[in-house]
Amino acid sequence: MTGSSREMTGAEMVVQALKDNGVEDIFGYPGGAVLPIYDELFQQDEIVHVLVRHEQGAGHAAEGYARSTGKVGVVLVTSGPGATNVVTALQDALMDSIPLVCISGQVPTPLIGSDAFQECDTVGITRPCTKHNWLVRDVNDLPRVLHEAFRIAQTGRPGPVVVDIPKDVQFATGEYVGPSPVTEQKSYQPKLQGDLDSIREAVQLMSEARKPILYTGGGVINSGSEASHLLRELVQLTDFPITSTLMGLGAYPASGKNWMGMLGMHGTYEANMAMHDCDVMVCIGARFDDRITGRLDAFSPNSKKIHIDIDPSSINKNVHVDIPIIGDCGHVLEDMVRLWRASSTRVENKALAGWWEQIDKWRARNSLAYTPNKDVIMPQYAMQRIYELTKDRETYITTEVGQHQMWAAQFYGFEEPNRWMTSGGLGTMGYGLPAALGVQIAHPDALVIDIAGDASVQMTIQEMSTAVQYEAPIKIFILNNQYMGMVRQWQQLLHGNRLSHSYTEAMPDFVKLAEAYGCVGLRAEKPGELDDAINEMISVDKPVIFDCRVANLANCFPMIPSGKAHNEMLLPDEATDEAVANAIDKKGKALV
Ligand SMILES: Cc1cc2nc3c(=O)[nH]c(=O)nc-3n(C[C@H](O)[C@H](O)[C@H](O)COP(=O)(O)OP(=O)(O)OC[C@H]3O[C@@H](n4cnc5c(N)ncnc54)[C@H](O)[C@@H]3O)c2cc1C
Ligand SMILES: Cc1ncc(C[n+]2csc(CCOP(=O)(O)OP(=O)(O)O)c2C)c(N)n1
Repeated sequence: MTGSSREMTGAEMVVQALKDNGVEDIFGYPGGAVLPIYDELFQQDEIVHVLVRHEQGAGHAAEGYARSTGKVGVVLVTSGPGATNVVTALQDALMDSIPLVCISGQVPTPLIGSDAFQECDTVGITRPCTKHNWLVRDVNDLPRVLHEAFRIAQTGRPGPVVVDIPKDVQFATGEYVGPSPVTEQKSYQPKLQGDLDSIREAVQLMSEARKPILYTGGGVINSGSEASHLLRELVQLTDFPITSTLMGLGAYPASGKNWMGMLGMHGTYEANMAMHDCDVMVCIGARFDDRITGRLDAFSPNSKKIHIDIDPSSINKNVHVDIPIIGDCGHVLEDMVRLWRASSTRVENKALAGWWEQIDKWRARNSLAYTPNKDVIMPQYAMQRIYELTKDRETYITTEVGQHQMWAAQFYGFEEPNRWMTSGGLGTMGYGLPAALGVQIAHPDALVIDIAGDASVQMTIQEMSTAVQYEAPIKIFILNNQYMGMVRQWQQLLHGNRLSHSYTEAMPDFVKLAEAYGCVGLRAEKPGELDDAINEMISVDKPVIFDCRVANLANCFPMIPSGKAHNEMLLPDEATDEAVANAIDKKGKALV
């Protein structure tokens, strides 16, 4: 048992429980209902509190911190608006399986239900967007609940939890008990080890395949670096082609010879065609999201499917699978590798060679191609330059949401897990900047870049002030196309090119804005200026906002339009540019 068993106030217990659960940094914003906890924080030096500018920022910063370290991210907010402001980040973490503990203050217990000042039903509001939540009415329950909160957030399928603590409970005294190595909680015991017979069956099926594919996802990242090592070993042993979702990038290296690039709506032609045509699909820690499957009744029609997932509720949720294996990716991969080594059956060499030949033909289609321009910076080119100029450093990439996010996923080659932080499930504009802050707090010496869009970045731009206060030299690299590019692209391709409210007329001067925050502002407008400006951005030991002016109307391809099948992708040169040339806004003004 760690931590002493002694009499404490509820507020003291919170700080002690954070220490006992190994917390070093937390992200928060004070208010009346959490002042006793803030008072305790003031009187200690072990835990660093990062004061954000908006509670949503605290949530995303904690997400970035958690995803880049594998630890739990911790958030502290006040009651009412403090709690409601963090809801977007909680839902974001729930959808992307990110472990967060959010501690919120609540009005004193006698006032609950009286419409007291800054009262809201925090447990009611956050019930559907957390893995679990508690309202603690008795100080003697507090230590147990706090330790459970950490356990539930990080075990099994990770996710956010909320502990709501009324102010009188923070003042009350009770006995503090440290975390116990043996959990007494019987109802929640996630299964780590997969069923060995099912794994054996899966290995048998894999060895009989003629057109196999490994489809991996965020679960491999959640499982820890050992799972990535085992995945690499499995690829080497089987020589199977491998693709990944947006959330799993880096688990297998982008430079690896079996890598086909990301799959899904904006995935590569070869990855999607191979998913469509394969005969055995091994899904490892991914959840058959609709951005992956496209039209469900046309999804990989002729394959047998194996699904490894720690969450039983993920199995058969969207797609029926033939061999479900419930367990942690790392544990199951370990058994799989061992059984594969021991098995004498092997994929027929000729069949696998034929499958690779087919994949190489799809690959030759070069589905990420774009037309370079010597006068205008193409966003894809900017991403390629960012990659080339940062790949040899310890670099972490976060993103906002939109076209820039997809270009980052397509063109930045991730070699390691936990280097890529993006909002996949909820698709939260405003995620990337505070997430970068959280990553930088966890990795002070690393290069942390938020690949941003000009619209998204304005949702949480105030966190630049936090970055300055904590000397976190994050780099905000804006692919500035003056549009909500992803919305404009859909309007162009799917809504008759009527660009309804997707153009921002009054854009701030991002360079001056950077300077107003005490950061460095940089701008590049021509391809020839880009490398020098990126190098300057990297060398500056301060937060930077980089205004990279890119082609306004570039589209992100490939694209599987929603509701279409994998083999109905739009490829770069099949998309019509005519519509772009005719783009008009509502007032009839030409926007090209
Ligand atoms: C604009 C936009 C466009 C997008 N386009 C694409 C696209 O083209 N391609 C794409 O891939 N995504 C795309 N996405 C992201 C997409 O919406 C989903 O977030 C993503 O596909 C889900 O990834 P995943 O299946 O790896 O699931 P995750 O959300 O990462 O879920 C992981 C799964 O693994 C399980 N798991 C967790 N931990 C473990 C463990 N330790 N062991 C075993 N299992 C575990 C979980 O239960 C869950 O089922 C896009 C998002 C946006 C915002
Ligand atoms: C909070 C939120 N509101 C709305 C959306 C819908 N949405 C998705 S992408 C997008 C446009 C993003 O524009 P920008 O940040 O400039 O990026 P670009 O697509 O131009 O790269 C919008 C509005 C969203 N994802 N999140």
